[in-house]
Amino acid sequence: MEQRKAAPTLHTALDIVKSSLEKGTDLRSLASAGSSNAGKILSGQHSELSKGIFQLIVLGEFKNGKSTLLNSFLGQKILPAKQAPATAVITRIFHGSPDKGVTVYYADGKHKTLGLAEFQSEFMLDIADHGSHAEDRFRDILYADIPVDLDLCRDGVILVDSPGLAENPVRTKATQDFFKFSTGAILVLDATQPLSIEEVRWAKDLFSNFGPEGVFVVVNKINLVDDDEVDEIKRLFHSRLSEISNETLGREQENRIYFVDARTALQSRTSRSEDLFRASGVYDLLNDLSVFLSSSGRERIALKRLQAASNDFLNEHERLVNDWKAAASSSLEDLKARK
Ligand SMILES: Nc1nc2c(ncn2[C@@H]2O[C@H](COP(=O)(O)OP(=O)(O)OP(=O)(O)O)[C@@H](O)[C@H]2O)c(=O)[nH]1
Ligand SMILES: [Mg+2]
Repeated sequence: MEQRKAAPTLHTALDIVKSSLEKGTDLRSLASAGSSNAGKILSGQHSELSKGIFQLIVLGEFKNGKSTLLNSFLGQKILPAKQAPATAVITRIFHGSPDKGVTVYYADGKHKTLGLAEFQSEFMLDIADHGSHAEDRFRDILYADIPVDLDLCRDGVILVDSPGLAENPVRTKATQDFFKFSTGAILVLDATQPLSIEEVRWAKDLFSNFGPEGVFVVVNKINLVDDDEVDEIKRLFHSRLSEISNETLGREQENRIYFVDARTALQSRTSRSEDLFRASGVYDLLNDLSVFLSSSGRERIALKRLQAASNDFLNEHERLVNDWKAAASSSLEDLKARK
C-alpha cells in the first residue's frame, strides 16, 4: 500500500501520543484489562495515521446502495450487492495489485486468501442469514481486504464497505466498532425513504465524531423519485440534515450532500457512457472526494480523531486511577462484599 507522509502538525501530535503510550505502558495494560477499549482504539488510530492511512467508512441502512456506490467508483461489480441484504463482512478496499486476491482476517489471528469470485459467493448473505434472530455465521471474521486499481485509493486511502445497519445486531455492532478506527465517513441514505430514527442517530454521531467536513452524505436512488418531486426531496433532505448537524449547514457542507443514482453510475461505467456517468451524480462525488483526500482537510480530521481518541484514553485512565484509589482506601470486608 502506498503511504503518505503526515503533515507537520499531525506529525507532532503522533509523536506526543507515541511517547505517552510508551510512558503509560503499565496503565495501558491495566486499561486493556478493563471493560473499555480506549487504549486499543488510540493505538489503532496512531498506527494507521503514522502510516499515512486515511480510512473512509461507507455506512448506512441495508439496501441503501453502499456496495453499489463503491462498485460504481471501481467501475465493476467487485463488492457483493443485490436486492436482498448482501454485505456480510467489513470489506476494505485499497490501492494494490488485484492479482493478490482477497484476504479474510479472523478474530483468532488467522487469515486466508481466496479469489474474488470465491469471495463474492462465499461471503455474501443469503436468505438463511436474514433477520435479527438469525445466527451470524460470519461473526469470527474481523474484515476482508481487497486490493484494487483505483486512483482515489492512491496515497493511503482505504474505503470500507460495511454490512447494512439495523439488519442484524451482531453485524451492526461490528460496523459500530470498526467505525471507531475510521477517519471519515460516507453516509448513504435512500431518497425514497424519510430518515429513520436510527439514521438520525447515526448522522448525529458522524457529524460529532468527524465534524461536518469529514462526512459526505449520499442520498441514493434519486432516479426512483418522480421528476416533479426531485426539488422538494432535495430541500427536505437539506433541511433535515441541517437540523441534525445542529446548525444551518454552511455552503461548504451543503455541497457535501450528493443526490445520486449509483446503479446507473455503475451501469454507465461498464458500458463506458461518460454522459450517463456525469448525470448519475457519482462523477461530482468522486471529484470532490479526490480533492478532499489530497487537501489539508484530510489532516485536520485525522488530528481531530486522534485528539478524541486521546481524550477517551485519558478519561479511561482517570476512571481507573480513581477506582484504584477507592479500592485502596476501602476495608477488606468492603472489597470482598463488592467483589
Ligand atoms: N433504482 C436504484 N437501485 C439502486 C441504486 N443503488 C442501488 N440500487 C439497488 O439496490 C439494491 C441494494 O443495493 P446494495 O448496493 O446491495 O445495497 P447495500 O446498502 O450495500 O446493502 P447491504 O449490503 O445489504 O447493506 C441492489 O439491487 C441495487 O442494484 C440506485 O441508485 N437506484
Ligand atoms: Mg452492501
